[in-house]
Amino acid sequence: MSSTRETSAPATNRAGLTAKEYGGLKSTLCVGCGHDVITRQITQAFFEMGVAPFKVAKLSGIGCSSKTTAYFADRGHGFNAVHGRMPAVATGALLANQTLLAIGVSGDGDTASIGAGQFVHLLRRNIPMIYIVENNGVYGLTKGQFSATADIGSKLKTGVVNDLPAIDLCALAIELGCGYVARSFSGDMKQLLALIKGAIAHRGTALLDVISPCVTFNNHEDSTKSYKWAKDHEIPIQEIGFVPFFEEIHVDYDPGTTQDVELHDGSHIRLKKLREDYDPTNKAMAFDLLRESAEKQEFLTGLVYVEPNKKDFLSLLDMPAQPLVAASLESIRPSPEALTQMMEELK
Ligand SMILES: Cc1ncc(C[n+]2csc(CCOP(=O)(O)OP(=O)(O)O)c2C)c(N)n1
Ligand code: SF4
Ligand SMILES: [Mg+2]
Repeated sequence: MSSTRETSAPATNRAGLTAKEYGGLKSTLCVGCGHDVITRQITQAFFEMGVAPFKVAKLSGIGCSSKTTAYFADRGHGFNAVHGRMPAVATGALLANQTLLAIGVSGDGDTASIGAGQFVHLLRRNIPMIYIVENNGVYGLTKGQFSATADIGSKLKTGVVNDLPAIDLCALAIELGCGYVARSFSGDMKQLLALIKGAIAHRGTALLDVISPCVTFNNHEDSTKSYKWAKDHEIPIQEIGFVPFFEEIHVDYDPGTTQDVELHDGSHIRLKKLREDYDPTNKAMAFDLLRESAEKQEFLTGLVYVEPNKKDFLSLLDMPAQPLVAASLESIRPSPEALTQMMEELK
């Protein structure tokens, strides 16, 4: 017997794909973990931007957060590097094939503790990739020790107090020349989605420091990385709108209250100012804002700094249009005669 009920086909994007086709494995993280909320926004952003999933390079290190790359775009290429070593792998992957859209998902431990040495060079080189730090202030995977982003005075469930100052990943990124720096909260889904879409449109490193509570080890009353603390203290600096390059929407806006920034691919990020006179294209203002917010223990979120036309590492190197991975061996390997001549010259 045939059913009379009609089922409508799921919506498709400009690549002809459904949102489901941007999914990945089922998450094995704790129920309620902030990281899974971020996964949903990454998946949605890739769908809405019509990214080709098989062109995505998903990179991570080690940690609960670093498992995230398995949970979206399963037709993409994935690589879990050694703890803290994702930047070197990402740099190599992009040098071999600059046509990939690279996204790194890491943790505060993976990035700011063991991986700090690699992270600073990724920023300094302006490697063209989205870099999301799922920041919970602890090493979730190894049972909740403080990481280098834990706020001074924050307490573990056991009562241990953190006496060390936190590394501010946004301030570090701006200092090292990063051209797209944002802070967000996994509970602020609308803002996070717009920021990830902006990061896809940017060319260069796009750093998103996203507070992502660990419900198992760092979600208690004395934690400054809990859902409650973040919800109670979040102060967005802008309301963020995003107009992708493939949607020609002419919306009137008031330049006095709204700032429009054109990104590398022609998309626009529209920032309705909630903090009077804040200009995220002004580096000095960005530093002042972060310093002030740290002093006042405010949790400011939004696009902290943007410099859309900065040259990325691959453009600086003047890489050939054809990716190295597609070049013939003959074109990249010196002939035996050339090698012999080189050896002769070294004698
Ligand atoms: C070389 C090395 N040192 C230490 C570890 C143990 N270890 C695994 S994950 C991790 C920290 C993960 O913390 P974070 O990056 O913040 O991720 P989270 O689990 O909090 O999402 C540590 C110390 C390891 N796997 N490898
Ligand atoms: S231990 Fe914490 S960070 Fe890890 S999955 Fe559970 S809630 Fe998430
Ligand atoms: Mg962590």
